[in-house]
Amino acid sequence: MLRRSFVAVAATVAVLAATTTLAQAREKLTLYCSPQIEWCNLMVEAFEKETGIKVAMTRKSSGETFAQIKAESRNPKGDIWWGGTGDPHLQAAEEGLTQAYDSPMRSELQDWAISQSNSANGKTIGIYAGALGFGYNTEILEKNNLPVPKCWKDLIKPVYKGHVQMANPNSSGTAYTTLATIVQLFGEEGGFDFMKALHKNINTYTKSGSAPIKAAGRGENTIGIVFLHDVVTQTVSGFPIVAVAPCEGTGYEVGSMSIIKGARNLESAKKFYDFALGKAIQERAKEAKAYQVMSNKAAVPPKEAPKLEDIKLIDYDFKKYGSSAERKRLLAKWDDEVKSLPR
Ligand code: S7P
Repeated sequence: MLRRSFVAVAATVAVLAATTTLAQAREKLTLYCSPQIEWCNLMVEAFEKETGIKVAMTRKSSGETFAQIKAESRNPKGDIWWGGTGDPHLQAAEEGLTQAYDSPMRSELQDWAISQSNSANGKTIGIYAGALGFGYNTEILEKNNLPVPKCWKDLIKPVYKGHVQMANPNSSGTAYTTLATIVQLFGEEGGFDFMKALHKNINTYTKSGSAPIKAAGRGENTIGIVFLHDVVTQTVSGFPIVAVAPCEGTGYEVGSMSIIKGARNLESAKKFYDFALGKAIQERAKEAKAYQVMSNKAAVPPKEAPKLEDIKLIDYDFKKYGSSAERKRLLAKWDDEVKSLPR
């Protein structure tokens, strides 16, 4: 009798242990992250602490992450893609690589975040916004007797030859936003003429969007075409870097988040999605020196964040420039007509 009860208790313990292990095994998340690594790390730590869900995170630029999700689409490995410029998230939605989610957090968001979601039938959502521009190293500029650039058109002046850096728009969302912004500002022909003239002044096309201003911070580059919040990160870190909102006006991004179609850990992905849209975690971005404007209406922007209302913003056509056909066309044209030119 005693032996039978012992066996029963042992069996119950074994079942409980197995159930716990199973539950723990289920509670995980594979996160593809496109903003700066410091911010990605902060999100992982905070989410693991709040939920106990184990996160495996990979950081890649926006265009690279899009390409990875596409390459993995028959056998998806990622659950959620957090951050990165909105255009490739829209392209992913259109190509059926991501799935819709009706988060209970939607009512807390800014109109631009919801509008991003609506244009992709709920398959993506806005998490932050930021304006494009450039930044320069004051010491290198002075040392080379260079004038202070104020406008996009200044950057194509021969005096800046070898002094300008931007990322490759194929890998970088920042650089694709630059290409799309220039085409919207100066027209298709004028925009490509600008990109060709700019090419002559470019010292390197980097893989990551923020790399040009980090290089300027280190004294290895003069002018970086980047998002203005990435310029602020260098300035607050103590480097002699100044931000410029170009005189002609400029484009902007709606940094986005999407759940990957076929996500193996869908419930964890939804939990992360809701968590990432909350006021508390969005206000913590500044701890990672991320100075975008956040999408939760109640999130107080850091005082260092560039004020979008003070910048001359174009009416960026996200629908067009986030469409699969247009993004592919512009990138192929840039490869053929700009990147291949001698410098
Ligand atoms: O976190 C800064 C930031 O500029 O990085 C994202 C960007 O997509 C990553 O860089 P890539 O240009 O290399 O893709 C932006 O969304 C974000 O504002």
